[in-house]
Amino acid sequence: MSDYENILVEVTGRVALITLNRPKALNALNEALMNEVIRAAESFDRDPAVGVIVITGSERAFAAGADIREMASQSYQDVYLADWFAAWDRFAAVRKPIIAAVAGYALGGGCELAMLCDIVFAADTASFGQPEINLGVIPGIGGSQRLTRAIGKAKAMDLILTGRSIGAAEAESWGVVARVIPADRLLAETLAVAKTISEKSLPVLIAAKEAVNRAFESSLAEGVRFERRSFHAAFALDDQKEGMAAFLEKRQPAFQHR
Ligand code: CO8
Repeated sequence: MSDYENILVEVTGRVALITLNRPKALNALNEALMNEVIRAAESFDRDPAVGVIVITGSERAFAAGADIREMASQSYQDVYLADWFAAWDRFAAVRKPIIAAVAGYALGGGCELAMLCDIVFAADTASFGQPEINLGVIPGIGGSQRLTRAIGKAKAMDLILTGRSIGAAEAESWGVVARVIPADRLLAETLAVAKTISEKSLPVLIAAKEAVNRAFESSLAEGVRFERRSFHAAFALDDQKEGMAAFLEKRQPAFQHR
């Protein structure tokens, strides 16, 4: 039995699905929900039976942001001492690939949660925005940083200073979203992609994710050096032998370290 109250979790094959489930508040991220998402992601990261994690919400809302009701009366002292949102660093440290399947609202913390994932697929109904400015605050789980890296300063300033939302097509053309999918097929197509990814070699997936993320944390020369060493290290894996042998033998690879 699940010990989560604000999310649903399900594992099919090697794909773990986390569904945000606070429908009354459009999946607003209260502390309990945030802790459960982070705990579930960490536990799937440790689970050798899982290769890929998918996070989704409802048709109406991926998540409408941090819970405004919960935040409204907090003081600076409260949020500073509790170091609000620092726990999301643990989510960012998950090594396995995480895919967000976003339908409906992805606002504030919801947009930031999507951007914390490695790939974002959006339903044609999705909308993305950082409306914190309208509440007298600014993004709090990396929105000002990840959005700027994803879409550049001009567009990030436009969204963060006005608080306006953009639709799925714009989010795709701006580079927040990898693919736009009709809403009724969003989850099925995302899970199919997750299954494809989960059949690759797990240590190589982790190395690939680590290498791409290096691009955000280092100079080009450092990043390329890091990639080259990781490429060399892949030759220590049985899966490199298997992958290349399978190609030469004209068959599908059967990776051990899934
Ligand atoms: N917090 C708490 N409750 C919410 C939130 C929220 N963010 N969003 C919606 N709800 C609740 C509403 O209060 C309402 O509850 P009730 O029925 O009890 O009144 C219910 O969900 C349904 O919402 P609406 O009636 O407003 O539905 P509409 O379809 O009319 O509007 C909107 C949908 C446009 C999404 C609207 O609800 C809205 O603007 N929501 C707030 C969006 C927002 O400002 N988000 C940013 C929050 S601040 C933030 O995220 C800070 C980030 C810092 C880090 C985050 C870490 C996770």
